[in-house]
Amino acid sequence: MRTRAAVAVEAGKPLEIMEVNLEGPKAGEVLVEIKATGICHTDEFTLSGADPEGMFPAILGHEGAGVVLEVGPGVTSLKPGDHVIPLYTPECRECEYCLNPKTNLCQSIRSTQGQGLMPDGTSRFSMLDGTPILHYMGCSTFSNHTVLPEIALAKVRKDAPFDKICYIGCGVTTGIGAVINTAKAEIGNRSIVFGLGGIGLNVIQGLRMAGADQIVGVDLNPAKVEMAKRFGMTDFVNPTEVEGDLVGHLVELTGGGADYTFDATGNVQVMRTALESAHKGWGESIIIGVAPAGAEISTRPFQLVTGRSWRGTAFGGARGRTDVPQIVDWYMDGKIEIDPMITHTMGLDDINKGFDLMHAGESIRSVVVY
Ligand code: NAD
Ligand code: AHE
Ligand code: ZN
Repeated sequence: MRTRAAVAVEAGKPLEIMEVNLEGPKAGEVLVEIKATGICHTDEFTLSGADPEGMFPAILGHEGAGVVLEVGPGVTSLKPGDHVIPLYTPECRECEYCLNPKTNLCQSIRSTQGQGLMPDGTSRFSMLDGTPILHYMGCSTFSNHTVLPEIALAKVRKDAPFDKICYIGCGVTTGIGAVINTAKAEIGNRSIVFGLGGIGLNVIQGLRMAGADQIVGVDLNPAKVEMAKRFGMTDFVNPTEVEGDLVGHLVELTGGGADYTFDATGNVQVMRTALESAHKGWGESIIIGVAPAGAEISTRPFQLVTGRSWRGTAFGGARGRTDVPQIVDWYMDGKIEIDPMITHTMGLDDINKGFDLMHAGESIRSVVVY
């Protein structure tokens, strides 16, 4: 079939909207009509050329929601008409990783996914002249239609609005999951969230659900303060307004350091500040942000010797086929909020405006509605 997609033709260039060819689903695969997709900072990271796994031409996008149109041979858990959220972290329920309760990082298709290919080592997308186009994070939600493995789709209820629940495909689940699944934050915790964007606000939302006593937000952009307060931030720190040592300031503000700190910036200097502002003896710092190729984290080992832990999380530690339908229920039951964070919506033709708004710090989440 033919479909319309925003193609990342080259690193650092705007996406090009074009008709592309899409082959139908093979064994174990599913054809999905994407109804809406968010634009996550990770899409920008890859488009910028900073992603070691970034390859072009590719169809980016990994925060979508849509409807199953067709299933390939052997698919048993989905049928045409089902509503689904694509999963960049699949859940095969069979691999060594899925069978280990300590991780959500299903590895059954990770190597081909990282090469922009379907599990059989080929792409379903091509340009009209036949040039192959790569998949991205196994999702490629910047295409109106896409093909995914069955294990990379969460089946969700049909009354949930696509233009909101697409955000559960990455930002909402990552932020809330980092608190609940990764930190396992206790009632009464004091925490610091670095970066008050589409992920950091959901960390704040997760901390409020977990009963935090203090939620400090740190951002260079004061325009993020109002929304962060709405979601539960109790204190705001703009590093440019702190005289002297930022770590010292944060440690004092949290009464000795935070129980949990979260990096949602992708900046390795910020990651160090986050680790060092965690409480001596027990503070845990969780890296969510994705750093550019070649970037490395550092600190004095003494920081770890004296009881701080450095950890990381992908997709908030969530097992997508199991957890995502539940998070959709939380949204539909009013337990979590999504709508205010979706500050802009646009059609596919205007997708580059979504990236411009992100660069300008004017949006929280832009959502493309097909
Ligand atoms: P975003 O652009 O919406 O938000 C980033 C925020 O960080 C902005 O508000 C910005 O002003 C702030 N910021 C930037 N530099 C800063 C600094 N030095 N100090 C303080 N604040 C600073 O991005 P997002 O969509 O929220 O994504 C955040 C990060 O999380 C990105 O690196 C993204 O790639 C990553 N991410 C990781 C996962 C995962 O599974 N680990 C999932 C989604 C996104
Ligand atoms: N390809 C990058 C790493 C990108 C990355 O860390 N991705 C996160 C999800 S970000 C979603 O917005 C993730 O899931 N990582 C685990 C994995 O297996 O990719 C690089 O540095 O090579
Ligand atoms: Zn993302």
